[in-house]
Amino acid sequence: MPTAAPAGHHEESAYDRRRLRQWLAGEARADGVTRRRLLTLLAATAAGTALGATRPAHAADRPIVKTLPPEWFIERGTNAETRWDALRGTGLHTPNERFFVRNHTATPVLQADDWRLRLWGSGLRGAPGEDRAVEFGYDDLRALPAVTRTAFVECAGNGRSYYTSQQGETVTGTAWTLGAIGVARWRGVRLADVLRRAGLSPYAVDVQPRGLDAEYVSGGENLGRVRRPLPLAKALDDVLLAYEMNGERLPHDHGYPVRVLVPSWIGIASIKWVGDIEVSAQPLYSPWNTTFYRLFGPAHPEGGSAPITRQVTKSAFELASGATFVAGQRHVLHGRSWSGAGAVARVDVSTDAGASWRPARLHDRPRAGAWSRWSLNWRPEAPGATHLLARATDTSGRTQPVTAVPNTQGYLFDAVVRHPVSVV
Ligand SMILES: Nc1nc2c(c(=O)[nH]1)N[C@H]1C(S)=C(S)[C@@H](COP(=O)(O)O)O[C@H]1N2
Ligand SMILES: [Mo]
Repeated sequence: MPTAAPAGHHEESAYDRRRLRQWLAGEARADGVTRRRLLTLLAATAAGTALGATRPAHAADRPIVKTLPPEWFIERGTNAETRWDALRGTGLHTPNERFFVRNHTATPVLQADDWRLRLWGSGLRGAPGEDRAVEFGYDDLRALPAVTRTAFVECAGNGRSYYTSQQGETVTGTAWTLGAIGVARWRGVRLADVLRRAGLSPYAVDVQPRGLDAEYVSGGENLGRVRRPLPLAKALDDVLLAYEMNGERLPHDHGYPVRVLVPSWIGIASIKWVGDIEVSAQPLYSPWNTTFYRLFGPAHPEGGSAPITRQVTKSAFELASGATFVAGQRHVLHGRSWSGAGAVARVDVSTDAGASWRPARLHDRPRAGAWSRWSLNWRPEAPGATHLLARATDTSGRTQPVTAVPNTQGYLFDAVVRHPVSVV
């Protein structure tokens, strides 16, 4: 850490960073200064700060901070999809370096020291008309009882591209294959504990966490910062404010210093870089539970379904698309299945494009909110192209169907995916 700069300079540059971050978070006024100008300043302080030894240079230039080796990731705009063959040999938990990233804009590089979590709104106890707000610092959260749990984060649009490639449907959104999921061991505090400490009113119905990343502009419209309401019942049940991922400090791309973690629910519920949580006595709406994350289309209610919540049942092979196998030799096929509605009860695999099925051997004790690894022996006979299929059934009795019910935004694809391979 350099010592040459006069103390006064240090204080001002620290304050400047904080001020800019507050602006980024919508907590500072910037009348008469263009957004572009402030973003340039922010990029400069992020790259140039003397105190930021752990801060990667050029973080503000790229939507994702961590490196994205092409053997692990497929880059999709501001997002990065994990390759399934890169999960072969990894354990139950996806290494942080290989975990997919879904960013509406870009990863903000924040510091725990000047991070605050503000809880506010009509669902907190206080005198009538009083504007209640309670703040927690990073150390305040770390001082609360910690809990650890294994859970997936999966984008609601995971598998979206199969609506098109398998079913011929036109859908909007990122063309994920099956790699917009990862399982991690999260450590943090219960949102319930924080809400109770903040003074929850008996009238509270919704809580809405909001990210500190930049405002999201879609179709020329500024939708504001990423935020989505959660019903209070879910917030009090199993939701975490997580500060660790697989035993490490939360990586910048995954929400440092603190993210929300909503087990079994669609990824958008798990707000990264959370800066404030509105606690409301009235139901809340945001673009992320109205325009987005409802099911639209002929098979759904006019005006759209209710906001979607739990993930569906899926399976994937730990193989690249088009992987090759030698005829006449014994191979072991590996894969994973998961569901947002319960644990995986059984997995059946077809190595002949769906003509016959065999049960896979399950390797993990079934657990809700995580995937189960499985394997199956295979000795392909004749050379040629074929498809491998895996079909999971969860403990709620749901089996993956042959076709998924389409919706215009391509959410919740749950049909059996046909994985192309060739036998040589
Ligand atoms: N603040 C904020 N939170 C966010 C997002 C975002 O862009 N900004 N993306 C959401 C979506 S759509 C998904 S799928 C998950 C992805 O989490 P990950 O990037 O840690 O894998 O984060 C969610 N939380
Ligand atoms: Mo997502």
